[in-house]
Amino acid sequence: MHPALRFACAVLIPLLPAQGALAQDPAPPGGNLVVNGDFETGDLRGWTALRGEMVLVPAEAAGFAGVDPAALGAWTVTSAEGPEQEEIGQDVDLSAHAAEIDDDILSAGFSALVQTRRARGLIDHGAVSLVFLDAGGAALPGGITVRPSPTQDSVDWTAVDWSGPVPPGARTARIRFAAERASGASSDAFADAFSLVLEEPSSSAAPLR
Ligand SMILES: [Ca+2]
Repeated sequence: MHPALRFACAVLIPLLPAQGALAQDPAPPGGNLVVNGDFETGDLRGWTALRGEMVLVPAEAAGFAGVDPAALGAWTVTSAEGPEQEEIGQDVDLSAHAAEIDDDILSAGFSALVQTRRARGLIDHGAVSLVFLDAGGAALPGGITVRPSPTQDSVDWTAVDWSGPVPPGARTARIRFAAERASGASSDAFADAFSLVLEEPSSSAAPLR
Protein backbone atom coordinates (compact mmCIF):
# COMPACT_ATOMS: atom_id res chain seq x y z
CA MET A 1 0.00 0.00 0.00
CA HIS A 2 1.21 3.48 -0.85
CA PRO A 3 2.32 5.25 2.35
CA ALA A 4 -0.10 8.12 1.78
CA LEU A 5 -2.99 5.69 1.34
CA ARG A 6 -1.98 3.81 4.47
CA PHE A 7 -2.03 7.10 6.36
CA ALA A 8 -5.49 7.95 4.98
CA CYS A 9 -6.87 4.58 6.03
CA ALA A 10 -5.42 4.87 9.49
CA VAL A 11 -6.95 8.29 9.98
CA LEU A 12 -10.31 7.84 8.30
CA ILE A 13 -11.41 4.34 9.17
CA PRO A 14 -11.69 4.92 12.92
CA LEU A 15 -14.06 7.80 12.17
CA LEU A 16 -16.62 5.49 10.58
CA PRO A 17 -19.08 4.22 13.19
CA ALA A 18 -19.56 0.48 13.47
CA GLN A 19 -22.81 -0.87 12.03
CA GLY A 20 -24.28 -1.59 15.45
CA ALA A 21 -23.43 1.84 16.80
CA LEU A 22 -25.21 3.51 13.91
CA ALA A 23 -28.62 2.06 14.77
CA GLN A 24 -28.44 3.29 18.37
CA ASP A 25 -27.28 6.80 17.60
CA PRO A 26 -29.77 9.61 18.13
CA ALA A 27 -31.71 10.58 15.04
CA PRO A 28 -29.32 12.31 12.65
CA PRO A 29 -30.27 15.77 11.44
CA GLY A 30 -31.97 16.08 8.10
CA GLY A 31 -33.90 13.30 6.49
CA ASN A 32 -36.41 15.70 4.95
CA LEU A 33 -37.64 14.11 1.72
CA VAL A 34 -39.14 17.35 0.39
CA VAL A 35 -36.79 19.03 -2.08
CA ASN A 36 -36.40 22.73 -1.33
CA GLY A 37 -39.25 22.54 1.18
CA ASP A 38 -38.12 25.83 2.73
CA PHE A 39 -37.68 27.64 -0.64
CA GLU A 40 -34.30 28.86 0.54
CA THR A 41 -32.80 28.23 -2.90
CA GLY A 42 -34.60 31.47 -3.75
CA ASP A 43 -36.56 29.75 -6.52
CA LEU A 44 -39.14 26.99 -6.99
CA ARG A 45 -36.75 24.20 -7.89
CA GLY A 46 -38.13 20.85 -6.74
CA TRP A 47 -41.72 22.07 -7.14
CA THR A 48 -44.12 21.83 -10.07
CA ALA A 49 -46.50 24.65 -11.01
CA LEU A 50 -49.89 22.94 -11.33
CA ARG A 51 -52.08 26.03 -11.73
CA GLY A 52 -50.93 29.59 -12.26
CA GLU A 53 -47.43 30.68 -11.43
CA MET A 54 -46.59 31.13 -7.78
CA VAL A 55 -43.63 33.26 -6.80
CA LEU A 56 -41.24 33.67 -3.91
CA VAL A 57 -41.23 36.78 -1.76
CA PRO A 58 -39.03 37.84 1.17
CA ALA A 59 -40.46 36.34 4.35
CA GLU A 60 -41.15 39.83 5.74
CA ALA A 61 -43.85 40.21 3.09
CA ALA A 62 -45.80 37.39 4.72
CA GLY A 63 -45.19 38.72 8.21
CA PHE A 64 -44.28 36.80 11.32
CA ALA A 65 -47.61 36.58 13.15
CA GLY A 66 -47.85 33.33 15.04
CA VAL A 67 -44.50 31.97 13.90
CA ASP A 68 -40.83 32.02 14.84
CA PRO A 69 -39.18 34.12 12.08
CA ALA A 70 -36.33 31.60 11.97
CA ALA A 71 -38.80 29.00 10.72
CA LEU A 72 -39.42 31.07 7.59
CA GLY A 73 -35.83 31.87 6.63
CA ALA A 74 -35.38 34.42 3.87
CA TRP A 75 -37.99 33.28 1.34
CA THR A 76 -41.58 32.11 1.36
CA VAL A 77 -43.95 31.14 -1.46
CA THR A 78 -47.13 33.01 -2.36
CA SER A 79 -49.68 33.06 -5.14
CA ALA A 80 -49.34 36.78 -5.87
CA GLU A 81 -50.98 38.30 -8.94
CA GLY A 82 -51.66 35.30 -11.15
CA PRO A 83 -55.00 33.55 -11.61
CA GLU A 84 -57.48 33.44 -8.72
CA GLN A 85 -56.62 29.82 -8.07
CA GLU A 86 -53.01 28.70 -8.05
CA GLU A 87 -51.26 25.55 -6.93
CA ILE A 88 -47.80 24.04 -6.64
CA GLY A 89 -46.96 20.47 -5.79
CA GLN A 90 -44.27 17.92 -5.24
CA ASP A 91 -44.59 14.15 -5.48
CA VAL A 92 -42.14 12.31 -3.23
CA ASP A 93 -41.22 8.86 -4.54
CA LEU A 94 -41.49 6.30 -1.72
CA SER A 95 -40.78 3.23 -3.82
CA ALA A 96 -37.30 2.75 -2.34
CA HIS A 97 -39.08 1.90 0.93
CA ALA A 98 -41.77 -0.30 -0.63
CA ALA A 99 -40.92 -3.43 1.34
CA GLU A 100 -41.06 -1.70 4.73
CA ILE A 101 -44.20 0.21 3.77
CA ASP A 102 -46.00 -2.95 2.75
CA ASP A 103 -44.90 -4.64 5.97
CA ASP A 104 -46.70 -1.77 7.73
CA ILE A 105 -43.66 -0.76 9.77
CA LEU A 106 -43.08 2.78 8.50
CA SER A 107 -44.58 5.95 9.86
CA ALA A 108 -44.26 9.48 8.51
CA GLY A 109 -44.05 12.94 9.98
CA PHE A 110 -45.27 15.84 7.86
CA SER A 111 -45.08 19.51 8.74
CA ALA A 112 -45.42 22.85 7.01
CA LEU A 113 -46.54 26.42 7.60
CA VAL A 114 -49.51 27.97 5.83
CA GLN A 115 -51.03 31.43 6.00
CA THR A 116 -54.59 32.25 5.08
CA ARG A 117 -55.16 35.99 5.13
CA ARG A 118 -58.48 37.56 6.07
CA ALA A 119 -59.00 41.32 5.60
CA ARG A 120 -62.32 43.18 5.96
CA GLY A 121 -64.06 39.84 6.09
CA LEU A 122 -62.63 38.60 2.79
CA ILE A 123 -60.44 35.50 2.88
CA ASP A 124 -57.59 34.53 0.57
CA HIS A 125 -57.32 30.85 1.44
CA GLY A 126 -54.10 28.91 1.59
CA ALA A 127 -54.33 25.11 1.82
CA VAL A 128 -51.60 22.53 2.42
CA SER A 129 -52.12 18.83 1.91
CA LEU A 130 -50.38 15.48 2.06
CA VAL A 131 -51.96 12.49 0.31
CA PHE A 132 -50.52 8.99 -0.04
CA LEU A 133 -50.99 7.34 -3.43
CA ASP A 134 -50.60 3.71 -4.45
CA ALA A 135 -48.70 2.58 -7.56
CA GLY A 136 -51.77 3.22 -9.69
CA GLY A 137 -52.23 6.75 -8.36
CA ALA A 138 -55.24 5.99 -6.14
CA ALA A 139 -55.48 7.84 -2.83
CA LEU A 140 -54.94 5.81 0.34
CA PRO A 141 -55.97 6.48 3.95
CA GLY A 142 -53.79 8.83 5.96
CA GLY A 143 -52.33 12.24 5.30
CA ILE A 144 -53.88 15.60 6.05
CA THR A 145 -55.36 18.75 4.52
CA VAL A 146 -55.12 22.04 6.41
CA ARG A 147 -57.10 24.99 5.03
CA PRO A 148 -57.40 27.62 7.74
CA SER A 149 -60.55 29.71 7.68
CA PRO A 150 -60.22 32.47 10.28
CA THR A 151 -63.39 33.94 11.73
CA GLN A 152 -61.74 37.31 12.30
CA ASP A 153 -59.34 39.37 10.20
CA SER A 154 -55.98 37.64 10.44
CA VAL A 155 -52.48 37.44 9.01
CA ASP A 156 -51.49 34.54 11.24
CA TRP A 157 -49.48 31.52 10.19
CA THR A 158 -50.88 28.06 10.95
CA ALA A 159 -48.60 25.14 11.71
CA VAL A 160 -49.40 21.92 9.84
CA ASP A 161 -48.24 18.93 11.85
CA TRP A 162 -49.25 15.36 11.08
CA SER A 163 -47.76 12.01 11.91
CA GLY A 164 -49.08 8.55 11.29
CA PRO A 165 -48.45 5.25 9.58
CA VAL A 166 -47.55 5.15 5.91
CA PRO A 167 -50.41 3.07 4.46
CA PRO A 168 -49.35 -0.25 2.92
CA GLY A 169 -49.22 0.06 -0.84
CA ALA A 170 -48.14 3.71 -0.75
CA ARG A 171 -45.57 4.59 -3.42
CA THR A 172 -45.95 8.36 -3.57
CA ALA A 173 -46.43 11.10 -1.01
CA ARG A 174 -48.23 13.92 -2.83
CA ILE A 175 -47.69 17.37 -1.30
CA ARG A 176 -49.67 20.39 -2.42
CA PHE A 177 -50.04 24.08 -1.66
CA ALA A 178 -53.12 25.75 -3.15
CA ALA A 179 -54.25 29.37 -2.94
CA GLU A 180 -57.66 30.86 -3.66
CA ARG A 181 -58.25 34.60 -3.97
CA ALA A 182 -61.42 36.18 -2.65
CA SER A 183 -60.88 39.66 -4.06
CA GLY A 184 -58.30 42.20 -5.16
CA ALA A 185 -55.40 41.90 -7.57
CA SER A 186 -53.25 39.47 -5.64
CA SER A 187 -53.77 36.36 -3.53
CA ASP A 188 -52.45 36.83 -0.02
CA ALA A 189 -51.85 33.22 0.90
CA PHE A 190 -48.43 31.89 1.83
CA ALA A 191 -46.64 28.63 2.64
CA ASP A 192 -43.21 27.57 3.85
CA ALA A 193 -41.16 24.99 5.78
CA PHE A 194 -42.43 21.76 4.20
CA SER A 195 -40.95 18.62 5.73
CA LEU A 196 -41.67 14.93 5.26
CA VAL A 197 -39.67 12.41 7.28
CA LEU A 198 -40.07 8.62 7.29
CA GLU A 199 -39.49 6.78 10.52
CA GLU A 200 -39.22 3.18 11.51
CA PRO A 201 -40.74 3.08 15.01
CA SER A 202 -39.09 -0.20 15.95
CA SER A 203 -35.54 1.16 15.50
CA SER A 204 -35.35 4.20 17.77
CA ALA A 205 -37.25 6.37 15.28
CA ALA A 206 -34.18 6.97 13.13
CA PRO A 207 -35.19 8.90 10.01
CA LEU A 208 -34.71 7.00 6.78
CA ARG A 209 -32.94 8.58 3.87
CA1 LIG B 1 -38.36 29.79 3.71
